[in-house]
Amino acid sequence: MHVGKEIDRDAHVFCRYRVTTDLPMEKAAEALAAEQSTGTWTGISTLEEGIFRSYGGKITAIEGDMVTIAFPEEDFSIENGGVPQILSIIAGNLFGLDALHKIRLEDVEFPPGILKKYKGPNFGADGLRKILRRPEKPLVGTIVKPKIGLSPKDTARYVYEAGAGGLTNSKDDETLVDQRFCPIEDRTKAIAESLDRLKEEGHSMVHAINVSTNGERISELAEDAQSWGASQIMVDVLTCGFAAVQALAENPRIKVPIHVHRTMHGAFTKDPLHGISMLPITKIVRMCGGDALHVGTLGAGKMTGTAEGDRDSLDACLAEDGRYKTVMPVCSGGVYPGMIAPMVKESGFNVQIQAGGGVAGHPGGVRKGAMGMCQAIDAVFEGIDAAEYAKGHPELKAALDTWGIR
Ligand code: CAP
Ligand code: MG
Repeated sequence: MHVGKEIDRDAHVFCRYRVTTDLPMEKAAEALAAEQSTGTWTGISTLEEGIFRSYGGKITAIEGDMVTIAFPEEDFSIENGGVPQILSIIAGNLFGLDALHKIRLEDVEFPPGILKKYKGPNFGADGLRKILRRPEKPLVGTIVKPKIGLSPKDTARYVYEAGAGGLTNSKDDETLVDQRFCPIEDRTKAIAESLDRLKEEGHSMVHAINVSTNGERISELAEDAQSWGASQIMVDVLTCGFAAVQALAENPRIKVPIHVHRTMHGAFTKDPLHGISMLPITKIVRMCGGDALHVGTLGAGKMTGTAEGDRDSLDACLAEDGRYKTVMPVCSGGVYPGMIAPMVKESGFNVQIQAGGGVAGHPGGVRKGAMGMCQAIDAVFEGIDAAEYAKGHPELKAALDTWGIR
């Protein structure tokens, strides 16, 4: 990020915006900086030069359609837990400004004064690996499918079968919380029994229980889920809010890792010229304490996403910043065994690879589906071509025959 010399990097929040407008870019940048800090749409008698100098957003670079604005640290609430207020400045009204056809927040850099107010992940990528006793290979998981409709007993059976087939992780779908056909208490208890049985058989696995619910209940529901035996909790960061992730991570009574889903992100991330890219979302999830976060399949799966965009998010999860634990990046969405090799070539091994349909859709059932996924990961880890590896591994062979090789 190019920074003007006069701006103190340690005392500002730097934001990079991609701007589409008919205005001269400088005018657009001025309107943007003013709207998001001291100004309004017209000159006002109450805006003294001193206020403008201390609190106004400053344009530090304009390069093509990219505008960098530095917001003084004083603009942000001193109170801990200020992500809603941070977002209302760096990603607020600007999206609606009529003078800008489109605008996308591409990146954000926070100064130490703000970063130190956030604790980051309690477990992170390394903590999850330790719990799962899987130091090097990618973690390998599933999303219980059908997305909704299974009873607690059927869900627990699915989880057991997935673990017996070698998976380290499983999770609720984002569409499931506490429906009548699968109450969260019964589901959590039944899954805990499956996980205990797997543990007795020598296999470590966690399942993320989705506690995405109303604000006043979310922390309580997570505590309840933990008391019913949840080994991980899941929260949808964009529907529940970043503050929900932070509240869960900073709740001293919650002692299990937090899996962060990003349902609804396509509303912000899909248009390459408008919205918010996953990079700032990832950075803020990490600050708030998410232990694992969906980052996409590096362009390989069913969801829109580019290899570069997903890579930025993955790198932001894993960057050693000397402050926070790293976040386990989760590659999910249309994953199947035959696409794992090209995906892992892009992602590296420090990821959680997750398949719902790519496990439940295996012709041999969930256990064999899980085995097929594990074998595909073993093949790439050992540097062996999937088709070659499948010769000695019938479950992988059946998966490749069903879905092909990418
Ligand atoms: C994957 C998934 C996840 C997506 C979301 C689904 O299931 O459970 O929600 O991964 O996308 O319902 O689509 P499948 P992302 O494996 O059956 O596709 O991870 O990109 O946020
Ligand atoms: Mg899902």
